[in-house]
Amino acid sequence: MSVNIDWSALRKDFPILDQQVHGKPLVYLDNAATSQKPRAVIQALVHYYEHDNANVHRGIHELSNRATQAFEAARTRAAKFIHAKSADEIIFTRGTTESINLVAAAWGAKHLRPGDVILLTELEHHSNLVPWQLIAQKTGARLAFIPVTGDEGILDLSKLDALLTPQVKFLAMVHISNSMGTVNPVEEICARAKKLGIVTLVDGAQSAGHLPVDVQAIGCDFFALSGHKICGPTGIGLLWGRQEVLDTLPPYQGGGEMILSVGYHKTEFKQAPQRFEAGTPDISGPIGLHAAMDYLDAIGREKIWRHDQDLANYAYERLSALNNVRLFGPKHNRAGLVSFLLKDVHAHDVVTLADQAGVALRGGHHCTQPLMHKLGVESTARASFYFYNTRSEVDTFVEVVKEIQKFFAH
Ligand code: C6P
Repeated sequence: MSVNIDWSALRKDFPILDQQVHGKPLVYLDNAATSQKPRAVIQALVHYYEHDNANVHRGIHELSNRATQAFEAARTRAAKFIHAKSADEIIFTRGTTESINLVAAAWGAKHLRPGDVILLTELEHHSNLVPWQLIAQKTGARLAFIPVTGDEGILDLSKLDALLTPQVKFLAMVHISNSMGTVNPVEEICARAKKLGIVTLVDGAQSAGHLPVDVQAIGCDFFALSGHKICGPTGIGLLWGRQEVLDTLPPYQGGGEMILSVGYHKTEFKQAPQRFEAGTPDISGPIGLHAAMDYLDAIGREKIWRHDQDLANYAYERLSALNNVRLFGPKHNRAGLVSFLLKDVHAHDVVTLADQAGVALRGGHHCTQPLMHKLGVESTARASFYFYNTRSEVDTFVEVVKEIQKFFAH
């Protein structure tokens, strides 16, 4: 469904898409790993470095004022992008991974006690698992998991009541699974957790640039996202935290800019967000991210979501029609990606041969190793879509898959 947008025309905004790889037109289907960048984002970075580059919050000269203004305008833009109450609730980080590490280290160290439970799901990316393992080891807390049902990668919520014991203090879950394409009912789960006083975090790495996000409607306490997956630069992302919860957290790192006053033995810290942004931050990153958010919202994330889903459903349908393909993830309400395995062909071979045909896929465990093991596989091949992909690219991808099957049949 094209919903009145000429999706192919948008491709012109992405200089990188117009190239040949191994002599074939590039078909970029690795958007869950990182998205491509429109000219508007590239130009915002160039403009900043050519005109305004200076350190922020420190100088009182013109360039420093401009840089500070642009940096803080990006914070205000980010608040609007996820419907936060205030820009003070936005902390710039390197991305989803750092955002979750910040929460695990700061919230966990302050609030977790031996015997407490951190509830996760079996779908989690390593970045929403390993930081919790680390803080559990330090505090004596333990991890528990909402199970998935099988290849469809859907959470078994019939187990949730039994899992929500009085020991559970924190619940962290992925919004959209990067390896299955599952869209978790985060509003419902947060509401059930909140009734019991459990603090919640949603990993929005795969959702924020693909569908409208309203952190207040979701009802979580923390939300994490990565700029590079939403048309922004690498190395920048954010953590949103509900103001009341942020105010209870100790600093994550110490250094310049996060302090009110420092003595040789004692320091007083600023409130959020500065309390959590020690040292010179990535300045061009938020400026590029601002341009990316403007770009996405000019298209409209409801429309992007419908287009993503249309491509994923089409790819799923076409792959289902082939023999000897094992498909992962839900049949209905799937996000814009398809994970699959071809019988007797390693996922890495699929990706290597697809690359020779100009099609960029990802193969591996997708940083969800425990989930892969639960499903009895080491890896899958994955095609992940964004708004600049087209149905004809899906056709190319499926034809390439058929060729790979033929190649291995001999
Ligand atoms: N997933 C993928 O190919 P960073 O690396 O911090 O930007 O994002 C980490 C991350 C966290 N949660 C989810 C659900 C993710 O998908 C990712 C990144 C990439 O699927 C790289 S492994």
